[in-house]
Amino acid sequence: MLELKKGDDILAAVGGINTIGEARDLIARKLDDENQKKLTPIKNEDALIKIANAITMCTPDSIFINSGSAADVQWIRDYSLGKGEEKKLAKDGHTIHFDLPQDQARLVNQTYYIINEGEKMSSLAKSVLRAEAIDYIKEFMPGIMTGKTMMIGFYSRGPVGAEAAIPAIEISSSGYVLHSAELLYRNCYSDFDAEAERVGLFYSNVHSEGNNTPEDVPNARIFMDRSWMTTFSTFCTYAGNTLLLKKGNHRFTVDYATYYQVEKQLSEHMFITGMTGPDGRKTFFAGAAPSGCGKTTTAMAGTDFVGDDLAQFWIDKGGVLRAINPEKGIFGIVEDVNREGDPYLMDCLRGDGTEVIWSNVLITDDVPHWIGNGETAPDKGVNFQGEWHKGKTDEAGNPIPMSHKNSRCTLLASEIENHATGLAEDPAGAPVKVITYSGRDADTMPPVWVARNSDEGVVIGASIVSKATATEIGATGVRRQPWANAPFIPGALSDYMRAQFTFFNSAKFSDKTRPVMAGLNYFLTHVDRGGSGTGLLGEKKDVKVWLGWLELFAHGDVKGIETAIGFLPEYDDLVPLFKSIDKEYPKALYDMQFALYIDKILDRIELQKEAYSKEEDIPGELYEVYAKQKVDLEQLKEKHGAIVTPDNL
Ligand code: SPV
Ligand code: MN
Repeated sequence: MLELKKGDDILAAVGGINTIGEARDLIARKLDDENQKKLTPIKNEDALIKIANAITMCTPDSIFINSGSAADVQWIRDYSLGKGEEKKLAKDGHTIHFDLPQDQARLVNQTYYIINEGEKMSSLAKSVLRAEAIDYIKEFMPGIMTGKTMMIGFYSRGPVGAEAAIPAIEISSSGYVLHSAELLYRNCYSDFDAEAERVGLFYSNVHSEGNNTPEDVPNARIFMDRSWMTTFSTFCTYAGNTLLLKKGNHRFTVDYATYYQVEKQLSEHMFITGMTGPDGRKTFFAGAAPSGCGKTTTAMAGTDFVGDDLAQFWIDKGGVLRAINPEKGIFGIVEDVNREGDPYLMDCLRGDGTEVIWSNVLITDDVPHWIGNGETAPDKGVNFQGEWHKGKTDEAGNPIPMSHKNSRCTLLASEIENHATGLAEDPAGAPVKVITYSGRDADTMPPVWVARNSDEGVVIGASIVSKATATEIGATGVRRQPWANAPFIPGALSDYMRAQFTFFNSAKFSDKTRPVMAGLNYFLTHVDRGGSGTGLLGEKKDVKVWLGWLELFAHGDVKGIETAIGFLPEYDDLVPLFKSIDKEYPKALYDMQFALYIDKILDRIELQKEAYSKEEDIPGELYEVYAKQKVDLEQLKEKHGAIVTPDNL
């Protein structure tokens, strides 16, 4: 359940401004003439009240309205450089930004949903009651921008006018945050009022890094007020914690889809990309994967790349699934980005003419370096923890890597060679035919399988897992990652799941338009599939084969082998696809990849059933799909044993 505008609007409660008259007075007193003039196109009264409250709360020395003009964006770049948040690198348009060593990724334990008494929340998220959040904000946010400039920008999450696009305000004292916003989101200064009116809501985001010292980081908070669609972020700079246009507002959009747009919209942690099939036809895919599991690489493997992180869906009048990317840029992990796997991205990173904000990589002689780039690594430089040399260790004696695992590059998506910019900017969205769900699974599920119906498809999403890291190993060594979206689902998982079943079973789809739903897994290892060694059974570039087969399947050009878990590809249909990426595909490899390891799949079903049984009100469809799979798998095992090769299916 979610009730909008319930409880105190914290920004108003702390800022003290409640009427448009008070807001206008404050704006007239605090903004200089030029910035007042720039604010005049914004007439939305709620927006002006939000802005006025942010000003009275944060008390900046000055206020900069970002109209999105070339001059304003240049002002932001210069401000960030002047403040030392970014430094110029050797290549024109390249800068480096370092986050504090304590602030290199999403601060999961300091991230909270602000809720009202009695609201049911995701069991996988932290929440804080409104009254406690107000106490924190009253203690830490008043005066947080003293001595600084407050920058205010107006953005659209999606092409302006698109059915699922939602406008948002970003307020921050960080030049890096506003500079990133300009690369990642569509500035909609001129359209903000019309969009807020059309959609009936907008999001607000207030951030300040404060003094930005390591001592401040324990006080950092990332608060999302679900009821007022407003975020608060303090004492940090990492974009996933501060540029809350991204994951902060994604969370609100998940809420909005789940509680206010049932059967109408979905908001997912998915890439969007197109593949070119026979006779030049284009088929569009949207796919979920947990953070750091190759989502960006998969997206860029398509011929018509649209987005690498977020997707918002609706069903058009013709019953076609449509998707937009709420972003226009990439905040991508650079580790293991190299010529072999990511040629187009490398062209942007190592070529000329692309504006890039680097974060937390190694800088030597004003050139960025990162782990897995396929180049010769320098012996020393400066990275996220300061001076660095080969072999440097931390206080505990652990080696400090050359670049942080989560170091990133920020750039416009349109800079990528295969980006379908026209389509990405089209408010009509991309027509999506195939939905994929992938995790990081060493031993259980095959590289690709297709659900036989929408219920099975939703269950594939509900059952994503990723291999646990050293610090997160559970009993079975895997971590559940429902829809790869769980970190961004505020409400009860059961509500989100029900919205998924309703959406994908919608009668608005026809048999022809209902999307194909599939699982993908690139992470099977030899040792887990009857071979030896911990190496992967495939390569990064095989993704083109799995997507290529799904492209053919979606058009009925190939049939699958029907099994208890869904359709699997025929060997003969994969061979030509491997040929097209210049690879042989031995039948023995196919058997290793596509044999059903029945006990492992049964264990996985048990793990999921048990975890979901701890949640209230999980839709019965989930258990029905698991129960049927279980019966069918047990029968198969009786007949053919515990490991069933495709020839026996
Ligand atoms: C992710 O971690 O899924 C990201 C980066 O896309 S962040 O903005 O930190 O969420
Ligand atoms: Mn992400």
